[in-house]
Amino acid sequence: MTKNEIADALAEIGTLLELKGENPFKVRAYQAGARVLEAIEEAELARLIAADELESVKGIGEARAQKIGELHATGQLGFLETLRASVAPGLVEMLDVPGLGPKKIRALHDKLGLADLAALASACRDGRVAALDGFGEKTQEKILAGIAHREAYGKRHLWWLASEIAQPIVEGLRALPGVIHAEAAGSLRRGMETVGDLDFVVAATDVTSVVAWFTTMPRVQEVTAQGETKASVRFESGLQADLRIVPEEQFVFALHHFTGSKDHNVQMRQRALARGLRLSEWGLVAADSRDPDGGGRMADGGPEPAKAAKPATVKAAVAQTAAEDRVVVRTETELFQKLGLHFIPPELREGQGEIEEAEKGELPRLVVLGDLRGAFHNHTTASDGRNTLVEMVAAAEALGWEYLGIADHSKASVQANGLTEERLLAQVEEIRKLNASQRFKTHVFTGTECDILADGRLDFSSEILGQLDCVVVSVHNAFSQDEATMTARIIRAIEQPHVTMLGHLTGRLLLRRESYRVDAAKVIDAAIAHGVIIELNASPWRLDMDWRLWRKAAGKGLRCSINPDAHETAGLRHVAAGINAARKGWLVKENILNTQTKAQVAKYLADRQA
Ligand code: DGT
Ligand code: CA
Ligand code: CA
Ligand code: ZN
Repeated sequence: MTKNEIADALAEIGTLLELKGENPFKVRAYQAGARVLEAIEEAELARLIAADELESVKGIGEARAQKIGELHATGQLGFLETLRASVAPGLVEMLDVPGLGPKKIRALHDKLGLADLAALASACRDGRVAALDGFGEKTQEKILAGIAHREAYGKRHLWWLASEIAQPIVEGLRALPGVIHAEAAGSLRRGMETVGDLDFVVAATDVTSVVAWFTTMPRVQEVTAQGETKASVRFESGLQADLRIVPEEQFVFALHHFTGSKDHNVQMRQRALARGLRLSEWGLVAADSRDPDGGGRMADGGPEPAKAAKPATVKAAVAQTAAEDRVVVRTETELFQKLGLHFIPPELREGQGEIEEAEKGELPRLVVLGDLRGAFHNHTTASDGRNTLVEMVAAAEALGWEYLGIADHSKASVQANGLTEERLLAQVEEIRKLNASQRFKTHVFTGTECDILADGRLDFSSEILGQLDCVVVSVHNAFSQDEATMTARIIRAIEQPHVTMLGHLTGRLLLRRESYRVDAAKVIDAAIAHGVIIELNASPWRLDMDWRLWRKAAGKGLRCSINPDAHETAGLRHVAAGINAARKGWLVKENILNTQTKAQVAKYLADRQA
C-alpha cells in the first residue's frame, strides 16, 4: 500500500471507532496518525519502516507503527477488517449524508435507536431529530434533503470511476476470440460528468462466447437480461452495463447509435430522411427500401416503418434488405460523410447545434490532453494536500509538464490547515530555491487558493497577493447565502487587483453536494470585464464550471484554465477529466491558459500582476 492509502485506512479506523463510541483519545490518535503520515514522503516512510524507527515519529506511536508496517507490507490489516464487520452498515451509510459526521450519527443511534437511512428519514419526518440536543429544525431539514439527494445520486456514477471499470472490460472483450471490434459507447464515450450505465458495442463472429464472458465477469452481481446477441449485468457497486453484439458490417451504425445522445440521434435520422435515406442502429438504407427496420421503430418521433412485415431476428432483417440498398461504411467518419457532414467528436454529440456546424465544416479543433503543458491550483502538505512540494513537482515532471502552479489554502480555511501570511511567504521562498536549484525540469509557479470571505473581501491583502505568480480565489464557507449575496460576493472578489483566476464557480460536488446559489452569467461577464480566468476544476467530483456554460462564455472572450486541484500526486492526472469537460464545452487550445508554454504563461502572469 502507498502512504496515502495507508493514511486512508488509519482515517477509516478513526471514523469507525468514533461511530462505535470508542474513547475519543484513541479516535483522535488515529486521525492524527493519518495526518502525520501524509506529511512524510513515500521514500522516507519506507526507510523508517525498514529501520524500525516509525514508532519514534511524533504522533505515531507503537500501536499504529505496527499497523502501518503491516499495511505497507501486505496491503491488509486484520484489525481493520474486524472493525468494519463490527459496525452496522446503516451507520456507515449515514456518513454519506452531508452534515452528518460520526459524532452526530452516534447520538442519533444512542438516543433515538436509529441504525439506517430509512429509520433516520422517518425520524426526521416525525420531528424527533429536531428535538434532539444539538440538532434543531434546520439540521433536520438538511438531513432529509441529503437523504433525498443521496437516492438520486445513487442512480448515477462518476465518469472517472465508471471509466476505470469500463477500460478493462473493453480490453477483455477485444481479447476474446472471434471479436473484431469492441468499444464503450453511451454517455461514457461522450465524456459526460456522470453516467447512468455502461454500454458496450461489439462486432463478433461468435456471439455465444462473448455473452458468456460478459455475464461471468468479476464482480457481476446479477445478470439482468440475456439474449442471443445482448446482455445486461449489474455489478456489486450498483453500476449496470449493457452489451450489444452485431455483425461486422453493422458495427459503425450500432456504435454511433449507442453513443447517442438521443437528441443527436434524432437529428441525424431527420437529416438522413431529408436526403432520402433511413438511418438506424442497423444501417443506412434508401428511404424507399423494403428494409423493415431502417430507423423507423424508435419511440422518439422517427419515421414510420416501411410496409414489409418485421422479420423475427436481426439476421433476417439484414438478409431481407436488398444488398444494393444498403450504404456501406467502415468508419464513423464515413458515416458522417454519407450525410454530408464532417466527423463529429463524441463529446459534441448532444444535439446542440453540432450537426449544423459539421455541415458548414466549422466544428472547432477541440483541445486534447497532449495540448496541456502544465497546470495550476495544486495543494501540498503545507495545507491539506497529501504530498510534499517536492513530491508534487517530481510527479509533474514525470508527466512531462513544463510548469506546476501551487495554490495551498489561505488562513480562513482552518479546516484545511490554511497558510498564514508567514507560512505562505516561507513557501514562496522554498519554491524560489527549488526553481533555482534546477533539481527538476518543471518550473514551479508560486500562488495561493485564497478564500473569498463571506463579504467578498479576500483572505490576504493586496500587498501579499502581489508577491505571488498566480492567485486563485475560491468560496469555501457561508454556502447558504442567497443568490444575489453570493453573486455580489464573488464579483467583488474578482474585481480586486492581483486575482488571476476564480476557483470552482459553484462549489458542487457531483453526486454528493449541491452547488451554492450563484448567477453564473453575471460572474462570467464580470470575469471577462476584469480579465480574470475562470477555472475548469478538473477534479472528477467537481468539473466546475460546468461544460454547458463554456461554449457561450468562451465565445464572449472568457479564458479557461484546466486545474486539477490535486491534493496528491495521483490527482494531477485528473486533468484528463477536465479535458473531457472542456471538449464538451467546445473549447480549443487557444481558450486555455495551461496549453501555453512556460515563457508565455510567465509573461501573462507577470503582466497581470503589473
Ligand atoms: P446514461 O446511461 O443515462 O448516462 O446515458 P446514455 O446516453 O448512455 O443512455 P443509454 O444508456 O440509455 O443509451 C445509450 C444510447 O443509445 C443513447 O445515448 C442513445 C441511444 N438510445 C437509447 N434509447 C434511444 C431512443 O429511444 N432513441 C434514440 N434515438 N436513441 C436511443
Ligand atoms: Ca449509458
Ligand atoms: Ca444503456
Ligand atoms: Zn477549493
